[in-house]
Amino acid sequence: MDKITIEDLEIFANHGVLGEEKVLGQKFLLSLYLTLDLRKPGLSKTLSDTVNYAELSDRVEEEFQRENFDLIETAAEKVAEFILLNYDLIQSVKVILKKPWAPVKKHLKYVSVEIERSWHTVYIGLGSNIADKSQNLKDALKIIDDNYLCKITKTSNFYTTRPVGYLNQDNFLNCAAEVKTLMTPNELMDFFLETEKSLKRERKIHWGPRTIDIDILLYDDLVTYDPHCTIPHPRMAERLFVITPLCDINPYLVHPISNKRLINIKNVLSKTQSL
Ligand code: PH2
Ligand code: MG
Ligand code: MG
Repeated sequence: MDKITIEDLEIFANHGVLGEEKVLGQKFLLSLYLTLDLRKPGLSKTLSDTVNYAELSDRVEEEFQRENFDLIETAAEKVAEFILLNYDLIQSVKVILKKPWAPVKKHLKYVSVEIERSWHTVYIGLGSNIADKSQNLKDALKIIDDNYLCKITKTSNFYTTRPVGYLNQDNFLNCAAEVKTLMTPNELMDFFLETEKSLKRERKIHWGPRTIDIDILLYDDLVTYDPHCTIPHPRMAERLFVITPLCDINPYLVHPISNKRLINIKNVLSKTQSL
C-alpha cells in the first residue's frame, strides 16, 4: 500500500513520569507512516483526494500538546487514534515516538516506542428470541454504532429462523452487520458482552432463549484458537441463520479456514437445512 511519511517532526511537550518532566517539558521526535491510496490524487492532481501533510502535522502537534501523559506509550497511542478517527482516507498508521532527552543517567541517542494501528473489518452475527426481537437487534446495532471506536458500515435483512441446538424455545430473529473498528478482538468481545448485559441478556440455558446474542464471526483474515475469543466463529459455516444474513452483505467473502466463498457455503447448507 502507498504511504505518506513524516519523519522526526520536532515537538516540545510535557509528557513524562517525573514531576520535573511535566514542569520543564522536553523535545520529542514524532515519525508518522500513513497508509493510504495515493493513485487517485496522483492522477487527479487534487489535494482533497489525499491528506494535506502540513495540516495534519499542525493538528497532530496540537493534539500531542493538549494533555500530558506519564508514558510515551500513551502519547503514541493517542496520536494514532487521533489520526485514524479524523482522516477517513488513512487505513493504518505506524507511529514512532522518540525522546532524545529522556532522563536516563547515561548517554543515549534516544528512547522510543513504535506502534502500528489500523481500521479492521469485522462481521458480526446477532440473534434475539425474547420480547421485541426486532427492537432488540436495532438497539444492539445502535449501541455498537454509537461507540466511537466502531462504525457499522453494512447491515443485512432481518430473518425469522427456527431455533437450532436447543429446540424448546421461540423462533429467532437473526441479522448480520459489517463493522469497521479500532478495537482488538478481545476488546470487541468484552464490549459485546457488556452490550448483551445492558440489553438484559441472562445466561441460564446453553443455546437457550436470549434478548440478544452478539457474535464475532470474522475479523479481517484473522484465525485465532483462543477458547474465549475464537475467530472465525467455530460454528458459523454450519448455520444457515448465520450464513444467510452474511450473504446479504457480501456473498463473495472467503472463509479464511475453508477458503470457500459464503455463497458456496450457503448453497451447500441449503440442500439439508432451511431457516
Ligand atoms: N443462536 C444460538 C442457538 N440457536 N438458533 C437460531 N435460529 N438463531 C440463533 O441466533 C441461535 C440459534 C446460539 O447462539
Ligand atoms: Mg450465538
Ligand atoms: Mg454468543
